[in-house]
Formats: sequence, C-alpha cells, structure tokens
Amino acid sequence: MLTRIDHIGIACFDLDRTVEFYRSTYGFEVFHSEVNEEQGVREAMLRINGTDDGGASYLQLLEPTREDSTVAKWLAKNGEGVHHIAFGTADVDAEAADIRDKGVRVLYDEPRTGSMGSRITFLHPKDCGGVLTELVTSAAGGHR
Ligand code: MC0
Repeated sequence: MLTRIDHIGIACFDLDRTVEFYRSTYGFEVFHSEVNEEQGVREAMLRINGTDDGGASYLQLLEPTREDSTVAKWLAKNGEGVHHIAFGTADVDAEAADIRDKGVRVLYDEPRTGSMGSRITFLHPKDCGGVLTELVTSAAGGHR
C-alpha cells in the first residue's frame, strides 16, 4: 500500500539559492542534506509535515553533481521545476512487483539507496502520464 506523499522532487541549478528561496518565502528549513553519487545529485530535504502513519512529507531540492546525471539532462531540457513525485510505502519491493505486473516499467531490478538511507525505485514517466514516479521505503521501515 502507498500510504503518503513522501516527497516532491524539485530540480534546480543552484541548491543553496533554492534553499534560501524556500526558507525566506515559506519558512521551510533544511531537515537533512546529502550527496547521492549514484544518482548524481546534491539534495536538501525540507520537512513539510508529519503524517498519520508516523512518516513525513518533504520537498526534495535537487542539484546535479555531474553533467551526465538524469537531473542535469532534465534541467537542460526543461529548466528548473518539479522533477518527480515520490510515494511512501512500507514495502517498496512488493509495491514495485505489483506495479510491474500491471505493465508499468519499473526502472530498477532491485531498489537502490535514496535519501536518508531509504530504499527507492522509479517508474518510467512515459507509463505514468508524463510523471516520473518514485517509490520509497524509509530506512526505519516505512517511516522517516
Ligand atoms: C525524462 N522524462 C521525463 C523525466 N525525465 N518526463 C517527466 N519527468 C521527468 N523527470 C522524459 C523525457 O522528456 C523523454 O521524453 C523521455 O522521458 C526519455 O527521457 P531521456 O532523459 O531522454 O532518456 P532516459 O531514458 O535516459 O532517461 C529517462 C529516465 C531517467 C526516466 C529513465 O531520467 C531515470 O532513470 N530517472 C530515474 C532516476 C532519477 O531521475 N534520479 C534523480 C533523482 P520524450 O518525449 O522527449 O521522449 S534522485 C532521487 O530522487 C533520490 C536521491 C531520492 O529520492 O532519494
């Protein structure tokens, strides 16, 4: 079961400038930041609210760390903006298998490492009405 919006990923050219925009305009503070070398991003997670299942929802600001990363490619084509949406689940493996059985392309054979030690996979945007969609299970087993 997908239980919440875990995060909305927003691609930007300058992470520090974008963090400052969200802080000064809305009052959102950085909850966590890290570099994910495999995904080619530097990211900041802004915690928006807690949810009924003990998890939380975030904005995830993403700056590419290399020119061949998926986010760099997307920024070159589209400019800054909403890059993907991520749904939280307690069991990313089971959700990915169920969704694959429905004919949607799941991009990874096995989930990879995401923000804050989570396990993540992506669904192809061309099979999801043009929306790059991520599934997330937190390091804590469903909540983060
Ligand atoms: C690409 N397309 C998108 C899109 N990215 N459509 C909607 N939203 C996006 N974000 C579209 C392109 O416009 C193109 O459409 C078609 O998909 C093929 O894209 P491409 O870039 O030409 O080709 P690919 O196949 O090399 O790459 C697309 C693909 C890739 C979705 C497979 O971006 C990918 O593997 N994404 C998943 C990983 C990712 O995005 N990581 C960054 C966030 P047309 O019509 O022109 O053919 S990492 C993250 O979020 C982690 C850290 C976390 O949450 O913890």
